[in-house]
Amino acid sequence: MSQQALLLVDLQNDFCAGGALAIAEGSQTVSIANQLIALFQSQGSQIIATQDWHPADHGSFASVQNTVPFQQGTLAGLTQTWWPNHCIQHSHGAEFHPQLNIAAVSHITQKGCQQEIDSYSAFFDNGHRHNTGLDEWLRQHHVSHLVIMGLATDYCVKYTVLDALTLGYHVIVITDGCRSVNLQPSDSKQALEEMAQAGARLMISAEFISESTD
Ligand code: VGL
Ligand code: ZN
Repeated sequence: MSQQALLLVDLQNDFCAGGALAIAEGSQTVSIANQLIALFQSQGSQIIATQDWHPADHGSFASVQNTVPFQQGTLAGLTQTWWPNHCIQHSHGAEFHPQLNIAAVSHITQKGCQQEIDSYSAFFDNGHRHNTGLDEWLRQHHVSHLVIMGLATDYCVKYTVLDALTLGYHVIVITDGCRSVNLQPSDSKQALEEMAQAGARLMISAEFISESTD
């Protein structure tokens, strides 16, 4: 049987108000996540969360590279944006948002754990050198359809969605459940267009919920 699962991307303190890499309105996605969680729970569907989970000396941190955040450089042979220290393993910033109904989550995928390379996608590091095991987990649970939302639209959501499509999943992106870093003001729009171009269906949560409860 083909199953649909909810994939919540990086709903962690550091990406929300007051966090080390706070995304504008990031916290506003949490109530949408909880509504979708309730729906998926009622349908007996799997709910998965990803967690950015960096060692304290992660190579994506500007501090580690003796440079300033939000500039670009090279890490592991790949173009890399330098970030403020964020989502350090076992820190408060790496914890899920306190309002998120994390008790309902059946599987957590941690990523960005290797010092020498960043990992935006829930499936692979940025060089596609190692996989996180999520694809295998989803296949074991017969999941073929993913409903994806979270932070940030222009990084971890985008690369998760593009990898999911390449791996053959059907993907719906819940647009009002996503917010962008927006280093450039158009990054959000561009990321959504890229995901749609690649085959993702874009929906707002109300539309998805009403379609699912018909
Ligand atoms: C993310 C930048 C650095 C994300 C993670 O979750 O989108 N962005 N690490
Ligand atoms: Zn990160």
